[in-house]
Amino acid sequence: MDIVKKIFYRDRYALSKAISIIENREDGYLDILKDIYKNTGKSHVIGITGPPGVGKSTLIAELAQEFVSQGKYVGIIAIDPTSPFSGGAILGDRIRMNDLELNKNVFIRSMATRGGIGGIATTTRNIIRLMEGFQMDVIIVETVGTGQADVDIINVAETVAVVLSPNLGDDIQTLKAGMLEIGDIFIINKIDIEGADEAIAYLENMISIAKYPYKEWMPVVIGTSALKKMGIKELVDAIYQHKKNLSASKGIPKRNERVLQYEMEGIIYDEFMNRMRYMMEHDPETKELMTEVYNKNIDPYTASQKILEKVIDKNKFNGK
Ligand SMILES: Nc1nc2c(ncn2[C@@H]2O[C@H](COP(=O)(O)OP(=O)(O)OP(=O)(O)O)[C@@H](O)[C@H]2O)c(=O)[nH]1
Ligand SMILES: [Mg+2]
Repeated sequence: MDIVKKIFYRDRYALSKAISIIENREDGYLDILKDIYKNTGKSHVIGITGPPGVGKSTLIAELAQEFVSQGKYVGIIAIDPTSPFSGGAILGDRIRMNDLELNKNVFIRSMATRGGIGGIATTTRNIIRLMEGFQMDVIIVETVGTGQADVDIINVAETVAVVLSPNLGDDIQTLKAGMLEIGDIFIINKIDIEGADEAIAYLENMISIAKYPYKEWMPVVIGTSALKKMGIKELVDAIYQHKKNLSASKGIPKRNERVLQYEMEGIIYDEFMNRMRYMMEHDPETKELMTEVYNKNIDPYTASQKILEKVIDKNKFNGK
C-alpha cells in the first residue's frame, strides 16, 4: 500500500514518516502532497494563539482530551513551542502530554520554526494537509501570538481562538497588534487566579466596540482553567457553535477559499523564490547581468526585470 493510502487508513507510522519526508523536502515529497489532496478538506482546523505562557499548550491538552472522549481523532501542531509539547520543563505538564501522546487518537507534532515571510510556514500548511489526509476530525494549531506576523493564523484555521490570562495588562499589546480582530473565540485562561472576572468584563467590552468582518458570528469570551479543568466543555461547545454558524451562513466556503488562496500564494512564492535563487547563484547569464549592474553598465531595475522574465519563462529556466 502506498504511503498516502496508509495515512488514509490512519497508520500513525506512515503519517510520521510522511511528515519527515515533507519537513526535509526528501525526494517524492511533492508527489505525496499532490496525491493526498483528494483526501483532504474534512477536518476542522482550529487555531489557538496568544501571548507566551498564558497556558495554550496546557489548554490544548485538555481540549484534545475532551475531543477524544467524544471519539474524535485529534492532530496537534505546535509552532515555535517554548514549552510542554517539546517536552518542556514542567514535570506535571510533561506527564500530561505523555498521557495524551499514548492515546492513539491523538497525534502531536512540534515545529521548530515558523519561517516564511507571512508567519505560518509552508511546511505547517503541508503538515495540516497530511493530517487532513489522515482523516483527523480536529486539527489544532498552536502559535505564539505576539504581534502582526501571527495574525495569519486566520489564513489557516476555520476557527481562531485567542487565549489571554487575567494579567490582561501584559496582554493588551497583543490585542492592539491585531489579535482582537482575528479571534472568533476569546479565552481568559487561568480563571483560578485573581482578576479573571474583571478581565472577562474588559474583553467583552472591547469586543462590543470592535468591528468584525464576519457578521454571521459575534466573538464570545470563555473563561477556562486548564490547570483545574474548568470551562473546557463550554469551550468545546463554543467551537462547535462557531463551526455550525459558519456552515449555516455559508461562511465556511468563504473561509476555505481564503485559506486556499493563501496556500497557493505560498506554493507559488516558494517555487518562485527557489527558481530565482538558483538562477542568481548558478545561471551564467544572470550572473553576468549582475556583474554588469555592479559595474554600472545597467541599472538594477532593468536587470531585475530581465531576470524576472527569465524566472517565469520555464523554457528559459534550466535550474531544478
Ligand atoms: N494557574 C494556572 N496556571 C496555568 C493554567 N494553564 C496553564 N498554566 C500554567 O502556565 C504555565 C504556562 O503554560 P503553557 O501551557 O506552557 O503556556 P503556553 O501558552 O503554551 O506557553 P508558550 O507555548 O510558551 O507560549 C505553566 O506553568 C502551566 O502550568 C491555568 O489554568 N491556571
Ligand atoms: Mg505552548
